[in-house]
Amino acid sequence: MAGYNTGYNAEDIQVLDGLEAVRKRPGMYIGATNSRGLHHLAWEIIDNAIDEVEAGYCTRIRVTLDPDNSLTVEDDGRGIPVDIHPKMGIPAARVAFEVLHAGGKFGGESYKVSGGLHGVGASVVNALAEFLLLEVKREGKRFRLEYADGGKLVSELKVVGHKVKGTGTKVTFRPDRAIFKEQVFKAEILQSRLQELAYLNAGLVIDFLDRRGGERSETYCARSGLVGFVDQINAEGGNEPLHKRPLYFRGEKDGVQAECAIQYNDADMETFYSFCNNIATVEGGTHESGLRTALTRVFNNYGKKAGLLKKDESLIGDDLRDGLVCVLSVKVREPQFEGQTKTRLSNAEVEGIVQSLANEGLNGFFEQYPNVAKEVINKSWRTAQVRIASKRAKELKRMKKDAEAKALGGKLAACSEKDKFKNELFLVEGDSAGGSAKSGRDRRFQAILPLRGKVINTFRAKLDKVLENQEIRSMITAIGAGLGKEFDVEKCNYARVCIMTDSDLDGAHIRTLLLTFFYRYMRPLLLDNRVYIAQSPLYKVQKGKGIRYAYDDSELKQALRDLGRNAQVQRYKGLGEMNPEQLWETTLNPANRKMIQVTIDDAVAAERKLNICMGPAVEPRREFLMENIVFTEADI
Ligand code: 0R9
Repeated sequence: MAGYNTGYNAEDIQVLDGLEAVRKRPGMYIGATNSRGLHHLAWEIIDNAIDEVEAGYCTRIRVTLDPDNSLTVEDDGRGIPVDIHPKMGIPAARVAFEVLHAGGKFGGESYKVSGGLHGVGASVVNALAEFLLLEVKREGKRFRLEYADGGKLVSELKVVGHKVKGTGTKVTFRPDRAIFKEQVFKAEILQSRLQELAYLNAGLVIDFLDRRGGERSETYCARSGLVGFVDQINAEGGNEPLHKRPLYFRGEKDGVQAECAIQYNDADMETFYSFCNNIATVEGGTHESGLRTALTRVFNNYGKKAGLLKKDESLIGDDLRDGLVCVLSVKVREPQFEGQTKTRLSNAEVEGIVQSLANEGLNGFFEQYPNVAKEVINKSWRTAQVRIASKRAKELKRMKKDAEAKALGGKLAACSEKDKFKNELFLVEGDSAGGSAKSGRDRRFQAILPLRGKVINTFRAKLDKVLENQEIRSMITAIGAGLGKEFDVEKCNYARVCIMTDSDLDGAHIRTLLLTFFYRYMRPLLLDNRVYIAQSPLYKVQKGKGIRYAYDDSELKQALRDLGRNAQVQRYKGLGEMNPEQLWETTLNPANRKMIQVTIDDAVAAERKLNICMGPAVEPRREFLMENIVFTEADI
């Protein structure tokens, strides 16, 4: 091996600087120095052997754990090149183990991973190893290269054997005890990844040998690749497959390879494993969405063509998830990874490619195995029916809720407290006064229900017609104690129900209607003395900053006397003329307001004469109500 430098030159020193950087900040390269980081070293070397599998030259990989906690990975590929790297002036094998990120440059056509922590290269493993030994079988010779203490060259690459049969690469290393908190490789962790790799690379044989404390060996090989993978997932989960033969397709388009196996089971969980370049894409990505789109489309199309689904029956993606066990593996030349753990494939082009490969592949599969399609479609249609039924039930429930809310017209401004013995409901004439009342009230215990003029339109109607009136229904819902015989005053949501109408004829009409209504349909409310008439002032008298409100003419006179001449008098034509503050001050505030409590002196007599109220003449009705329903000023 003459012709190249065996001592250290300037480049070597640069190289060592690079490896020293890895030793200073191992986390930057392998994530952490815990068990995860430790195993990461193994994945790096194993990945390099897998790359050689991808390249089509390697059929067998052997992984050995030894009692000194060293790990050996051996492949039967071409062997790492040993010739001199033209720029570096040292053997290519040395470049691979000494220069950070050198591996990819030699990767050629294979599918190298550029995302996450994978693919940081063999040099990082070397930097974090107490020793690393490389043996290469190539060109009939055996070569050997040795490092120690984080990548320091111990023995230059040299020929140690001749007339050697076969080719391959063997790497042995021991993680640096000074760097790793966790130093012991776990057999189960290695085995599970090796098994996964065997499934992902159909036909590849992987031997695992644990020589620490009694020999344990295992050989992983999946002749049928992903098909075996889904089979095993179902077996492990104890789930009965819905169809014996897993759905399977593989294909290549525009440099993207996709392989997929699907087997439904009788459970309702979904198990979906996806991989890109043999790396688990835990967060999914474009390959997954492409497949899911294709799945839904192909099943629907086939179902309709085969008469398993009617024209107006469609499966949605969710229907096809129950009991789905799917493994999808893609090989992409320049994968991009995103997401929290950098395990979501984001190459946009992959979505369409996988979708089209899956379309073709699944259709082809269905042609050959129509019974599988039938089983899956029938099962998924049952899922769909449950979905549709539950959606309908939800819709009905929502409609009912909406109807109830509509009954209140969304107009009730409820109070925040739930105290039935304190809360007050104000039935306010008109939206404008209703708005002022909503702003002016004490929202903790005062609820406002604005009543539109429509109430009065039904004034002449029979009471059963009145019940069709939206405003009346809103009121019934708000009070919440039922109606007529069923009326239960205990359930009444309010201690006081206060009628608040304008001090004009329309206002009186509305008030009368409401009182009649209470008398007839909510009589216990009257008997329990819970009905009130809010009194709003008729006048506002102002002089400078002095303001007085007058509720009748005698009060007006008194106010004018008190404030003296030149006082301004405003006559309120309606509640709507008052702003929220004024409404609060004069009509709502329990400290100032004058409310009239409505009582029934003679309920029996009132009932007998009630017919008058139903008559067309306004006056007799008014008289009747004035006579029979006595307003007394409440001192509350
Ligand atoms: C035991 C783990 N296996 C490896 O680390 C491994 C790396 C490797 C490899 C090549 C073949 N087998 C390998 N096993 C290889 C060979 C050739 C071209 N590219 C790759 C060839 O013969 O032309 N290499 C991976 C990187 C390198 N070799 C390189 F950087 F050293 F070239």
